[in-house]
Amino acid sequence: MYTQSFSVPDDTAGNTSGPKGVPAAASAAEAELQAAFDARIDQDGRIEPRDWMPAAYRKTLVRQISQHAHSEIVGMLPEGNWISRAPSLKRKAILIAKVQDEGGHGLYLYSAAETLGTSRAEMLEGLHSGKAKYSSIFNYPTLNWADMGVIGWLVDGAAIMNQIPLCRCSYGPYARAMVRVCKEESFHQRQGYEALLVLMQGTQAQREMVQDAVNRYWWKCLAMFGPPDADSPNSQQGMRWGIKRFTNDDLRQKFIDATVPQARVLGVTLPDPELKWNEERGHYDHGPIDWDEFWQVVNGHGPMNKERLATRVKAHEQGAWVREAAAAHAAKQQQRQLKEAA
Ligand code: BYC
Repeated sequence: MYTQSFSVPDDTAGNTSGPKGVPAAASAAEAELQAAFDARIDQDGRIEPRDWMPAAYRKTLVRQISQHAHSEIVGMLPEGNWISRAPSLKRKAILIAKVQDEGGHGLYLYSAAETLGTSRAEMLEGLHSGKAKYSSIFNYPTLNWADMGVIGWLVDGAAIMNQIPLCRCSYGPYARAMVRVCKEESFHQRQGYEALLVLMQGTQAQREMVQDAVNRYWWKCLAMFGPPDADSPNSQQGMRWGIKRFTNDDLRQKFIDATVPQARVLGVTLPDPELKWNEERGHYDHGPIDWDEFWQVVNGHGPMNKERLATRVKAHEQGAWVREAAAAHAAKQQQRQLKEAA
């Protein structure tokens, strides 16, 4: 059900060369362009929308950026559900701001992908038809208020770990979008941690609620970084192109190393009996991740896949009148400006 299938041509001559293949140079002129592109990547330079780029580079970026944008948009759903149930006016205001931020992140990212020649409508069609991927983490239910804190602390924490290196991505518009996204994600992470600190200072029942949320989310957050390096078909080429700066396993390890001390301060136990400091490696060792479950979820069979997509499609359909009104207003303004200029 879930495969990325965007109608981005493979190259101008119509040759098929996926991101996993090495694009064949069609002509001497193209070979020269390819050499200039490679040199810029080797010098850690930026590629901008009007620059020549290999078709496979373009395709990989559209795949990754749209996946990222969809994650932000679908990520609004589990949180949006809790706005009416947040325990105080302060928590509601924070959650509303956070959900708005996620919507904004999705829009910056769709705009970045549009600079590669794929329209937002095409990307949304990929999402709504179930063809496009979005982060596995949003296909799990949010059962109690502590889940909102844990999403901030661990889900946004994992997202930041993955996204800070994307600020140095070789594609300029993606890198620039990520600078602002990361600033906002950092606020999201802190507010989640602070909400959990408050709960941990509350009643026994509140502390148990936090531990329960951590137990349910920990392993799912580790899977957010993607499959192990040996099973990650896109990593090697993504790193060669300076899109990804670290492998999935490296980022996962960084996240674990950063999170263990935070869990200690919070007073929760991370649900992994094999989690222990390895002096020799200078990292925490951890237990095995359930990759079968991960692929089940990525392939559309997680506990909330159907509901998330249905809610998203419904929201899109119910928002049609807003888009039509905005387009009509913009057309009216344009006509007025033309009249005034005449
Ligand atoms: N979920 O070769 P690989 C957030 C797919 S949330 C679903 O390693 P790549 C937020 C992958 O797309 C964070 N699918 O791929 C927080 C590929 O499939 P296709 C969102 C996954 O691209 C709170 C296949 O598995 N952030 O921001 O080199 C509230 C093989 O993987 C997942 C991003 O998305 C997954 N967890 O690396 C609201 C960051 N992992 O495309 C919002 C941008 C892997 O070949 N994305 N797959 O059919 C990335 O950095 C990279 O795309 C990944 C995967 C690290 C996710």
